[in-house]
Amino acid sequence: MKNKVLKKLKSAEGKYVSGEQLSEYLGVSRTYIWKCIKELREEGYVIESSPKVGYKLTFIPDIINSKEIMTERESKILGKNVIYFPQIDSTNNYAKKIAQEGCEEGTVVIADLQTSGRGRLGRKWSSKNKKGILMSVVLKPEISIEELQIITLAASVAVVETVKELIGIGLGVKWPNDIILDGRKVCGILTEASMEMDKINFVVLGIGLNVWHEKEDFPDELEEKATSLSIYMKQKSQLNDIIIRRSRLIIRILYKLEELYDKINKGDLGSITTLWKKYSVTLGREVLISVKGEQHSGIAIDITNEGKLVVECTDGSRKEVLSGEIYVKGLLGY
Ligand code: BTX
Repeated sequence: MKNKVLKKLKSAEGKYVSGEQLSEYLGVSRTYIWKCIKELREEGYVIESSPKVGYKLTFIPDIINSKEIMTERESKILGKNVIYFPQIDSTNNYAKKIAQEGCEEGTVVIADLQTSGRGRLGRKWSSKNKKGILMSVVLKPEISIEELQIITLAASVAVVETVKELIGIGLGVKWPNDIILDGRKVCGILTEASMEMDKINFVVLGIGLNVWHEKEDFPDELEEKATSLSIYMKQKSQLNDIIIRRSRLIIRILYKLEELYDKINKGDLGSITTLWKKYSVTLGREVLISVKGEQHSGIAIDITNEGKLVVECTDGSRKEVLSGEIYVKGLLGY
């Protein structure tokens, strides 16, 4: 009921809605409406009330929850079912567990804090309560194992385009899974797949985006390597001009991801790599790659349709890298 009251107030777009209208519309007493308003205020919503006129919603706090995302979602499948945790070890762990138990495709797991957030190759992903987006999406893509990388690239494009659209900041993508702002990492993507023989059972796509972090919210070792949308906006004195809501970011990321995911399932991987190239801060740059334990330096010249990085090495050879670590000159301290 509280959510219905909230929906009605939101749809009034900053205008008053009378208590009488609300109670008639929802078929409950005005005392009950008052109770819902009180609860919403306790959650951080600012609702003005005026005798005889009613209630007006003037501020929506940056809270994330399942209902908000499910009811306002713009995507069809992704986010139809959202599971929220105030705190969890890792949204990817939980998403893998429910995927194994057969959850619906498009199920999203979100959290305000992770106690054991994971990066690739056993690394950690650091988080601070309510400051970022920590989400995992269960997918069942119709692609081969060799094409798996395309999911990471599509997620990168969805994040970059959403941040541009809602906040106006241009982010860059560093192959294979980092999103860069001002030379630092603002977002990481962890794509994990369950496979059997040569078939993908499911994929869990994890996205960690730093939104409200202050410098001191990151561990010391990340001071020079990590940033958040708000640190950048403060530097540019833009923070007061734009309202950031994590739920809006999530809804739009899911919407854009779904568009790209549809293309992937239709076999159109080329349009994902074309978009990815547009935002790349990897191509054309000097890189250091590690292939089978050996390091090679060269210039990143292209990515293949499945998302492999093509590097022209200084020894004259050309290498295609499917996964692993690369260092790009000028980024993240290299
Ligand atoms: P990665 O292995 O490419 O990056 C991990 C590295 O990034 C760490 O070793 C550290 O140097 C740096 N790092 C750690 N935390 C942060 C941060 N908050 N901001 C910037 N840099 C950081 C990247 O792996 C993939 C991360 C995916 C995270 C999501 S969150 C939701 C889902 N659940 C989960 O456990 N992981 C994913």
